[in-house]
Amino acid sequence: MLALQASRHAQGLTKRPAANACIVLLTFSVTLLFGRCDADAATGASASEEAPHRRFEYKYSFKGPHLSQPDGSIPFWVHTGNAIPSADQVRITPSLRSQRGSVWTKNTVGFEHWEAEVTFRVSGRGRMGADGLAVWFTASQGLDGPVYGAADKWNGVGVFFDSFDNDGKKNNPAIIVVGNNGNLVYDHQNDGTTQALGTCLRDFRNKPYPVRAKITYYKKTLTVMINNGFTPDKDDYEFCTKVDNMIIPKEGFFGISAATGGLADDHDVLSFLLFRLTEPGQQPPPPEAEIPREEKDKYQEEFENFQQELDKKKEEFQKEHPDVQGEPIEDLFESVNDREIRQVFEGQNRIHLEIKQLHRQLAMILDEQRRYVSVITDEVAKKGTHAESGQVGHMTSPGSGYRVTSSQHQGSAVGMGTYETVQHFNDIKEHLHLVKRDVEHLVQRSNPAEKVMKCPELPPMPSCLSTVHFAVFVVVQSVLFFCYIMYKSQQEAAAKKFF
Ligand SMILES: [Ca+2]
Ligand SMILES: [Ca+2]
Repeated sequence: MLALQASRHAQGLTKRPAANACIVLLTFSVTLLFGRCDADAATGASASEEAPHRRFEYKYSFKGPHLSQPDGSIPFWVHTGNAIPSADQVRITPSLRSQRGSVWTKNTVGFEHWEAEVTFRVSGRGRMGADGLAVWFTASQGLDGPVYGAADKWNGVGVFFDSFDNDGKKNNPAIIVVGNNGNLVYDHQNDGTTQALGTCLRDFRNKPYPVRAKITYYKKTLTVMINNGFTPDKDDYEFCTKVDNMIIPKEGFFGISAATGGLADDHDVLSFLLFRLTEPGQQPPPPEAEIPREEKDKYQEEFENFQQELDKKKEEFQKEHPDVQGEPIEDLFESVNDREIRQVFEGQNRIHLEIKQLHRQLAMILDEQRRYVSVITDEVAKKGTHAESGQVGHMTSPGSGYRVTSSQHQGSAVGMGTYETVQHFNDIKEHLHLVKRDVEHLVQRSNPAEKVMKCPELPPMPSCLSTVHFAVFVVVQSVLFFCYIMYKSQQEAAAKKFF
């Protein structure tokens, strides 16, 4: 507690020369009492006010899916030690022994109020892991050191996700907030408990979803909120700890570091998003105003150099390839997007052509079908007139008419535009020809004038078998059959007696 008091006091004196009444009180009062007095004032003030304006600051952030560049660097960030940036995350340390890694913003941040959202995973096979992950806001980049892979004696604040229980009090994994004015040496043996400004117990290892930490610095109050990674809900934050009257450097670097020891975890950071907070009623400064003049000139110069180089290269290329001089050079190359769009367009064009062709074929087949149908109906009509002149023809014509209609139905059912339909109609045509011939034949054979209602004559009965003969034969056969049945049943009855 003494160390904490000392640290606070030191911060207050170094960072705020015009110390306010509360800080003067600090030297005389107990830390707890002081904390309470200030906390009450802060909560009372913030409760009555509306939420601050929030603006995303891409120059101090990173996230997937294009987190790293092809050369392995992170735009606007530096990475050191064993950190491995990839497209969708930064592995601050792999799960190997004694690893240290960190990422830091390239430029300092000078926002009065801010909010940082860190999404990370700490995962390892063991029941315990080590050492942990730290989120920093410090006056200088702590590129390497013993405090979770970053430098000790930092000037600023560190939020530590301490996995390993060094003091054996069974109070890890835990989250602690430690402030430093640049003189304090971190108390690793006690898991920093002697220096903690705020702490909460949270198991952040091996969670189904990434763990999220929201660190807000607003009106000198540092709040840590945790999303424990049990749900995919991004806004499911729980309060962890709050430090009032937190004094941090006016300008500083944001950083994330991690380290492993004898035990090792993968420490993966999926995103770091920084937001600038502006008090309600105040206008946030325009983004352009934030770029320093010299930086702007530098970028402008760089751009001009690049443009000149490009022009030079263009000229060189045209000298080397005089045959393509007339064409614009840009058209010779095709970006991945252009190619994809072109391929999609070509594919659709092909499909369109195929459909068109199919449509044409279908129309042709339909035409053909229509022609066949008309031919058949003509035939039927013709045959009808033929049949009307004769009675036998009159009997057959409804049958053939039915056939035509049924075949029409079949034709449409089989499916339009198939070759089989055409074949089918050919068959029907042939068949109808046969029917027609039969009808004509019948018409020729019959004499329509005389045999109007007469039935065809029965063929004469054969003279060898008369009705009487047949009756006698049937009676004799029946008698013989009955005799046989009787004889058979008697024999079976006799056979049964032996058993
Ligand atoms: Ca520890
Ligand atoms: Ca501990």
